[in-house]
Amino acid sequence: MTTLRFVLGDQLTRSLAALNDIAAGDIVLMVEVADETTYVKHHKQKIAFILSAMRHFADEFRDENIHVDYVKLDDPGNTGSFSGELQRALKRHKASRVVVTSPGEWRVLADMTTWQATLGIPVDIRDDDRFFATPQRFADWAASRKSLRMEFFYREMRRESDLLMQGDDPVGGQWNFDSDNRKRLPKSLQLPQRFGYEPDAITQDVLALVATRFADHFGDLAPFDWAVTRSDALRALQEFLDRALPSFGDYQDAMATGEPFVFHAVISPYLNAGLLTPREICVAAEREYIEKRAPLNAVEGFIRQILGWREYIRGIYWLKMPDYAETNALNAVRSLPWLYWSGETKMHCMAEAIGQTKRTAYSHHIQRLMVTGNFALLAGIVPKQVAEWYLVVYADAYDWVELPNVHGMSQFADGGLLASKPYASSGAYIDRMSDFCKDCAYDVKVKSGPTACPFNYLYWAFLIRNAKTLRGNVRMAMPYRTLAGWDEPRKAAITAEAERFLDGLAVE
Ligand code: FAD
Ligand code: DLZ
Ligand code: SF4
Repeated sequence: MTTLRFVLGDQLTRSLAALNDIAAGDIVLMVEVADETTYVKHHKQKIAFILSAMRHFADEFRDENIHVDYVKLDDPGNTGSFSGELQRALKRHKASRVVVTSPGEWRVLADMTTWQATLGIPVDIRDDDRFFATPQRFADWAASRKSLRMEFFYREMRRESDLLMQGDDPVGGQWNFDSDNRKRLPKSLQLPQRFGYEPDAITQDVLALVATRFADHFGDLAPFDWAVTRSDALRALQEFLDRALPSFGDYQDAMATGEPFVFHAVISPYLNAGLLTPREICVAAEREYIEKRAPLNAVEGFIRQILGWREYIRGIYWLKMPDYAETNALNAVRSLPWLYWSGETKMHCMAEAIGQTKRTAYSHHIQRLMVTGNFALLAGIVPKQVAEWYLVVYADAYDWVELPNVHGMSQFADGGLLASKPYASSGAYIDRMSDFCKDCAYDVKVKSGPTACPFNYLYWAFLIRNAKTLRGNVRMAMPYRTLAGWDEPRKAAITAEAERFLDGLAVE
């Protein structure tokens, strides 16, 4: 009566639901499969990170004398799919039962729920309890509300988790210190240095595999310096707490040339793959406040990202899938320009954000939202294509977290379910929060004409194009009041200028 404990590549957590009652004689199954490495053409570093982290995780079971059956991508007979590899493993081990943890993605859950019938043995699919809220908890909250704003969900999560609470009240008398968190980087400020993690022999093997097998995927493979074990991911977290957290709040929205990380944690790949858990990160951050090593605006701002945004995003995903992936409320029809893949453009902000992404498989939130996301929104690019780009290019990207961020937060494709207004802005925002504009071929102060910053005319053309849908939004009242003063020829001229610019961009 052998039980197979099937662990997926983003379930690398020893306390995982599928493992918590592991018994002598059980076998842990882990499989590298082509379906997962190529369902989109992931950034090379993302594949290397997952495969190396999986191989290291398997070794940790061996150290515990737990039998682990690990199938490598190049193993003879590898069928390339989760279900195919499970079927082969069942035969190999004459297993009578499978225990697995519910997957992060709708696509995989749809497949997993067929396994019991197709394999003809019991398949125990357990809730993934690594989050603060279950999908059902979120659905219950959503059912009781007219508007699904993150802030209100976050307050419930604060109360339930008791993080940064003083009895029933938030520590410091405020739930949210966001208004303190919008500073530009002063020139003289020293940014924290990050450790890299030298690839060991296991990682070297994976890097060689990725270099040959995924040569045509996006992004640079070297230098590869991600942590691939829990102990190194914990070091990365500690490094963030010591060196960056105190300034995280102040400079959360700041961007700088040549500085992809600023004061961000750079832990999302570890968190999403399970090397770190959200609760331990939030508790560690709270301790920095309690022990007076980091100010409240920084710690609250950071905890809100994980306890608030991350949980909320996951809740929306499971509440609204599969229809959410089809949303396109602004009827965006343009194809993704080639510059998203090449990084070749005279727009310095875009070249910088995409260049960093190619080199590191990372960019921080404001670059994703207010540079690459903002441009796609203003340009009217099909949300599905935008979502695919984000899923490909970041080491932390999984459908459950990428999709609501793209369709909901960034592209307003869900019509305002997630965001109360589109995150659309002219070049002025980028100029305020970065040093990009001073070295750009375009002039951020110029509104139209060949030297004008494209974000400026694209912004007004976006408002004109979407006036019917957005004019009634109270949070958009100001720009629409400005537009009301424009005559038709002026509107037509801006629209034509934006279209000329966009038509001139090469597409795939
Ligand atoms: P920090 O800024 O240091 O924040 C700490 C942690 O908070 C992050 O590690 C992350 O786990 C969590 N977090 C912060 N914001 C969000 C958010 N909006 N949604 C979910 N978690 C959040 N995050 C992903 O993990 N995977 C994605 O595929 C992804 N795609 C995105 C696409 C777009 C268009 C946008 C606007 C955001 C996306 N995000 C995604 C959210 C966010 O940009 C990243 O989590 C963050 O940049 C990761 O870097 P960090 O670890 O340095 O984060
Ligand atoms: C992202 C990824 C990649 C690139 N490769 C694998 C793999 O070979 N085997 C595996 O178990 N998981 C992989 N993953 C993570 C899965 O895509 C992820 O577990 C599912 O999408 C569910 O969230
Ligand atoms: Fe970007 Fe415009 Fe600034 Fe150039 S001028 S960096 S295009 S915002």
